[in-house]
Amino acid sequence: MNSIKEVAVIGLGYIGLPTAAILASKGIIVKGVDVTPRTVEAVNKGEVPFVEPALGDFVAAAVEAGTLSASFETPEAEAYIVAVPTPFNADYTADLSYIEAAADGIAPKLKGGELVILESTSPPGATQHLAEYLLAKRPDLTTDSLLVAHCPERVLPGYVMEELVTNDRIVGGITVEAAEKAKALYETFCQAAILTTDAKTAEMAKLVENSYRDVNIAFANELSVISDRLDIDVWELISLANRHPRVNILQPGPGVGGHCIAVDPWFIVSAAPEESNLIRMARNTNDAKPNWVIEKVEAATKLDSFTGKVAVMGLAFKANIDDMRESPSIEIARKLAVANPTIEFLAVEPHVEALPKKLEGISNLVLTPMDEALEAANVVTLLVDHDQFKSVPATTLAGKEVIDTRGLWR
Ligand code: SAJ
Repeated sequence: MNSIKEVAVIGLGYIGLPTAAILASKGIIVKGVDVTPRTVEAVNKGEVPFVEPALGDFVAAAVEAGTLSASFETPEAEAYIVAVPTPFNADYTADLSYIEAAADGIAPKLKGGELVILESTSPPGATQHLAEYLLAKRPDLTTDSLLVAHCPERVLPGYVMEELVTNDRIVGGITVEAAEKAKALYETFCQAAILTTDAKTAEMAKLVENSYRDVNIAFANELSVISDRLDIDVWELISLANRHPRVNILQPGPGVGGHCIAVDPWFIVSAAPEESNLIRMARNTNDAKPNWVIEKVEAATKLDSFTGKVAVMGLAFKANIDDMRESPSIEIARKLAVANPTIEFLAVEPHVEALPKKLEGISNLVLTPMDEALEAANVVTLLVDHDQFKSVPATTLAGKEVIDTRGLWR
């Protein structure tokens, strides 16, 4: 039974804010903390600074009810949930600086007895590191008076509010007591099974889930390149092979994006480099796919001394979201535009009103409404299977060179 009535959530991003809002919807007083003024301001107005279905209603209702607020300062609380980014460094080791910065904010507020939950995806040993880091700052506390656990998030962007409730969860404690207390807190909103283990196994479980998917997407991406060489329709090939009762091949695309699947496998590779051959190979296979797409577009634009325009359909890392982190489409659009300055690239992304920072200042790359881009372009490159793109009639594409990396228009 949960006894915690006040929670601070550090990091109000794609995971922290939904977690804060759902806890607040259960009557827990939630104080969100973020370093970005736009985020803090939006949340205090009951608004969400990014696209995630249903989240807006939760945030608006919780702010209205007075159970959710945001600030820059870490407050005192009975429990802290850390949901900050864990990017990787140039050598593929995890960058734990955001976790340490969160800990720097938490440490002075501790009185003893609090629960600190790390939700950020982390390499094996990071939760132990967080516990030691906090205890080094607060030598007056012990592992009995500071409960630290890892509770990795597993929700799918676009379905977060649903999956927070319905997905099973793994909770790994530095101590059994920490795991049990964290489990009770998550039981306030999670209706599925909450499975307890040690912190390192929980960390690995999360990394393994995303690596499993990465390896399987790499298989699909490799099949698409092989099929292209052999002049076979990979989409037909996969759908036929998937009629076997024990085969379920995923879908090829322009590469793997997002902050998770394109990142997490590296944490395993860097923890056990000699043993992680398949996982490393899958990462490299998926990372090579954007360049393959670029070559296809360049081959199309060199036909008959191309003087036209190229539409680049979709910049998000996957369908129906505005999240562009690690998006292969951004890499493809940027490299194409920079390498081909005489061609105009018309980027279409219905979920944003301005180009992301990584694409700013490239004069031959312009954010363009879909209809305008499709009308003007001679070459159309489909990178994201957004719903808006599904309805493009075949007549609109007739006579154009189409490079469809998602099999949407086949
Ligand atoms: N992709 C393909 N082909 C496919 C499936 C996906 O090319 O058949 C691409 C997508 O276009 C995208 C990338 O892979 O660029 C990742 O998309 P995704 O939908 O597979 O996953 P994410 O990154 O949105 O969310 C994943 C989920 N993990 C798993 O499915 C194992 C989610 O449950 C995790 O919570 C999330 O990572 C995370 O935060 O770790």
